[in-house]
Amino acid sequence: MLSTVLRKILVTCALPYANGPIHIGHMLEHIQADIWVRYQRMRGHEVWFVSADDAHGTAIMLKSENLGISSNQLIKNIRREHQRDFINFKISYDNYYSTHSIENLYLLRKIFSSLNTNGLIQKKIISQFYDNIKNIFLPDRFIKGTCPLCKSRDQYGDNCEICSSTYDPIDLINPISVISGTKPILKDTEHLYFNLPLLSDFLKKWIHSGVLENSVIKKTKEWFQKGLKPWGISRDAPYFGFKIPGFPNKYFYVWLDAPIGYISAFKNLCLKNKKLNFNSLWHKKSNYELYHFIGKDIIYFHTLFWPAILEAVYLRKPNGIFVHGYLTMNGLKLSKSRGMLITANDWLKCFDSDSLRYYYASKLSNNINDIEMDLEHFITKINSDIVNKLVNLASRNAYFINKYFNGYLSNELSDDKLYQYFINSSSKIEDCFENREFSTVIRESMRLIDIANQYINEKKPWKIEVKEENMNKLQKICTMGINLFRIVMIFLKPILPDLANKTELFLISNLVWQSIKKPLLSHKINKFKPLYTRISFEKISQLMNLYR
Ligand code: NOT
Ligand code: ZN
Repeated sequence: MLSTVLRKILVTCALPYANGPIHIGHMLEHIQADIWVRYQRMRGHEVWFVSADDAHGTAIMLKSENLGISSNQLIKNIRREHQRDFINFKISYDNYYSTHSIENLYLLRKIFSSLNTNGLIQKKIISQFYDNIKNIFLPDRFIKGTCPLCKSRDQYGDNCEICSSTYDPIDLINPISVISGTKPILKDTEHLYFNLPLLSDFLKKWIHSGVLENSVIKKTKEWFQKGLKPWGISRDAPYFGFKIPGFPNKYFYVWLDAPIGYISAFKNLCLKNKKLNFNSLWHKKSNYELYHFIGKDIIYFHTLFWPAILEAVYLRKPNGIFVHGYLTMNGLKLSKSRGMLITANDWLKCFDSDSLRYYYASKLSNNINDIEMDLEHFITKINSDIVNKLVNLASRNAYFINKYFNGYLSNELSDDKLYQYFINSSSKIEDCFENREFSTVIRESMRLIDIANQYINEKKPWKIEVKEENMNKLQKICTMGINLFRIVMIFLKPILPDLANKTELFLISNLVWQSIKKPLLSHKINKFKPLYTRISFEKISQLMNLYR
């Protein structure tokens, strides 16, 4: 049903912070979203795909100070690197923007003033940790101490990574400023709050409206049970961000302008693409679907604050929040703030981008389970699936077509029933793509490739004696093999854009979803050139050496 009704869709990824490189943990999300986007585009839907750098906050300000450059220069440099990495991994963004933009400032002010007019902003004086050496109020992430609950040392100001409890920094035992290494003092300061509890009836309804998976609903409910609290949306100077009008020396908190970055990235895209209409997308009655891909660490922001703000200012809400788990390596969580992180750029010094896309796809489902990166398993999987099974099917059949038939496929398949069986499997593959069950797409594709290779093993084209009366049969069998390869490559095209590209050059035919039913017959293909090269295990130490 979905395939006949053309949809209009906007897809976003969480905005990476502009304070460091993109690593393969970030890439998990961008690849997951890109596969979904490419699939939807292949089905003919209108899909817009945007993200941006999250360019504000204390961390960025401090980092640029350390580097001796302006924050503006830092975020410019980093954005260039981020864009390069996404292009190299074939993430097909229509726009990769920045929250430090005119559009974002304009929208932020508009949304803030509307919240204010609707009576949703309150002022409150609070006591906060202050670094007396650096003259700066300390964000939770810049305070460390002993967990008040389990007494683990070296924990952040807002939550304990050992017992995963959350608390107020004031409750930490022996708090220390990460910036100066000294004991912070408590100091009063006035702040703005968004009155989240006023929207709790709306939120309760919204989280049960089919936009969230059950595991995500469960998490969100826990927060409800603890009771929703007003959300602080201002920060004291010095800060790198947007100033709050009429509130001297205060800035908007980065987490308020970050999600607005989703809207402003689209607004900026509308400038470049006149066909697009900004209002028709964000309007309450919009006929566009909106999906946010995020990691499970930021569920809170996307299932509570974000929909509440959208509702409060009469904008449309997302149709789905697609949450993934963390990337782990040797069982360790590769978090944004700690751990050994392989950068996207370093990855490409040793491996290609399709291989990572394929490996992630083989492990991704629509749940929030963590994804384990095991480099040995990775290499085994790529060599076995892509080289030994997939590409081998093409190469062994192309050999005969090139050698005896001048590159021409026969005008008939050797087994129409088997071909039909492959066509029939497309509806399952379609459902899996739609539901982000990519691991099943891979499993099903490999099952089909095994069947195809088995078929060729039984027909043994290499044993057919090369003489006049056999040639028709030989050509038909190899045409069959090439066509089964082609179907599976159509299925895998959203996952393997580079291999799909090479395959299209080899087949002299585009891999188009709607053409699955029509086999390539009496058609000339190119001379076969190796489509993918086996990965050697030595690459692991080559990669690891970059981190010694
Ligand atoms: N920079 C943030 C992070 O955790 C993500 C911001 C996503 C945008 O890396 N936001 N919302 N809502
Ligand atoms: Zn603890």
